[in-house]
Amino acid sequence: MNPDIFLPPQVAWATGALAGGPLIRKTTRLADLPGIFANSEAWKCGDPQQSVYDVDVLGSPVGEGALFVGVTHLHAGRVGDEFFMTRGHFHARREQGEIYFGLRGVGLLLLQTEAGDARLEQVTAGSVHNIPPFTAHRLINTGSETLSSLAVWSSIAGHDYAALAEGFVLRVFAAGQGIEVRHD
Ligand code: PAN
Ligand code: ZN
Repeated sequence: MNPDIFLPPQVAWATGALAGGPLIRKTTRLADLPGIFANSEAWKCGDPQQSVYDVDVLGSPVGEGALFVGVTHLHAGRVGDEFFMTRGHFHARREQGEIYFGLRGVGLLLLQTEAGDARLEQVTAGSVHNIPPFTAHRLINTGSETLSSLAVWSSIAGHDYAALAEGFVLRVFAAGQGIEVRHD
């Protein structure tokens, strides 16, 4: 191997697995998501230790202009009829946008402005999502396999979960073989 050439980390496009660099994994379990799903009785009946999603982030420098790369693996599942989803957040630095790429599985990216206007983008392998500044975002897995999505965001963006205490204005449920979008 030529010592002048650095071998960067790798993402396996088919699975979203990251390798070849320092990785930090955060697992979010059902127990970590009180008040997130519409049916709190169904949430209480679930296995609190069940992993809803794992986020792997490559260790990288932090600071003005520096970027993070991470993959979210959002597992397939439901609480009642509501599909598994991430907690969702605004960035603490509201002006910071983010890029998501769909890698595997099928789902939706829920986007919501500070004014409460919401829309959904279809996430599939190869989809590219340019999340604008001042926009909250949440992934929803509407399929039967893990939804994996690569994200690139500013290391100074931060996460503001509290601002969404009232929740998003759209929810997505299984209905027969399809899905139903409900407006709160
Ligand atoms: C993503 C999210 C990840 C988990 O890396 O942090 O999908 O979602 P929650 O942070 O809402 O639990 C991202 O958007 N970073 O900014
Ligand atoms: Zn984000």
